[in-house]
Amino acid sequence: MSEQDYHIDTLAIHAGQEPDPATGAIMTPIFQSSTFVQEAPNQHKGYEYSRSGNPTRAALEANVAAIEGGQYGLAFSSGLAAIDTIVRLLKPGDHVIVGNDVYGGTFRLFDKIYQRYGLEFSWIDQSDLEAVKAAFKPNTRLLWLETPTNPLLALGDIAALAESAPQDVLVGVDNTFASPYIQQPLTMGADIVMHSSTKYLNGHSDAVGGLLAMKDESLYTELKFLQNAAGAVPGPMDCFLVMRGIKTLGVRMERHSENAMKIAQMLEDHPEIVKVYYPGLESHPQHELAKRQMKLFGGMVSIILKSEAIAKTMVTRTKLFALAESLGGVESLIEHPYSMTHASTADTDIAVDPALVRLSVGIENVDDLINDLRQALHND
Ligand code: P1T
Repeated sequence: MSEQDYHIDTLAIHAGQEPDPATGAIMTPIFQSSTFVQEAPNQHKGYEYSRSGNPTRAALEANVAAIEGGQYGLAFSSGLAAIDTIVRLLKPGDHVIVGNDVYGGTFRLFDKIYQRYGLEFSWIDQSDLEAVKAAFKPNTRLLWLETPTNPLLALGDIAALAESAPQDVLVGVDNTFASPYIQQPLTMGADIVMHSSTKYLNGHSDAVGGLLAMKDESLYTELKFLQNAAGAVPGPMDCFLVMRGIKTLGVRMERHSENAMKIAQMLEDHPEIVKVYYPGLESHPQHELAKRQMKLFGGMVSIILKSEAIAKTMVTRTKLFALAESLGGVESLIEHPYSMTHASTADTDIAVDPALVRLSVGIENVDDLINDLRQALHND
């Protein structure tokens, strides 16, 4: 049986990882070494210097390629470093189409940094296929999608959007919110998949990292050159932690999704809640697409409360849901995007609603989580 035939839960545990030939250690060793001894100049065992390559990182890179249904993987020191490396493929004068609901840090990178270097960005509602089609220009080189989006959980139809892109436009998908257990954009026509591995892939909130996966060898060669030349690489310990986290991705995503669905249903019926965003709810405008494109609906739920003040009070009242940025760990988190993760979008066309609260539903007992949210919403 070749690796190609294994299911994602099996690949998550085994791909890229062989018992250590020297010791038999079943876990990939943490090669905490910056450099590698050479027998003669350029005569070595495949590794020279840990910015260009490290065996622990190589195992993670092979693993992410396999679980995303790609051929090649690359690891970075953060999710933003991974996106930054993709943007370095472009040159001044190039045009990028980006969804109009994205992580605030992605917006900041594009709007506050790369615009200064002569790149042009159009912020388009990616759930509107015709609007995206109309936004392509002769100089468009990248279509950047996030699906589901952060924080409003809107979907882009990956296959239809990838199909609509002209030949010379790279289609990149930030798959952080779904994870490859739920959807594999490379199998739907995307050219590059990106992760903030800080989130579901790591799953335990103990490392910051980014990952890319792709099928095309020349694209990989260009990105690998940039990875080494710009140098935003992760350390071996962090690679080990992400790899260990990925092993349980499937069971965690099942539980995150099950818990999030029950919480979304409870919130939808709650008198203090104005609106619930969750792709698993029938009220989600793209529920049919979600059923088609996603294996599960994921662990992220966003809600609109009656005012900014009520939203800010709620996030300080929960006891199990910790008030913190980030998401995708086993523990539940709650946050106020307007003043926290998406503060960089304030006063722009893509600013988020001040009454919005975002939940990263963990894998604790769901009744405990529901009781925690109920007491935080209690109107006394
Ligand atoms: O934080 P970092 O590993 O650099 O990843 C950035 C990033 C990229 N894409 C998406 C969809 C993300 O959610 C993030 C990081 N997001 C948070 C920290 C957050 O709380 O939303």
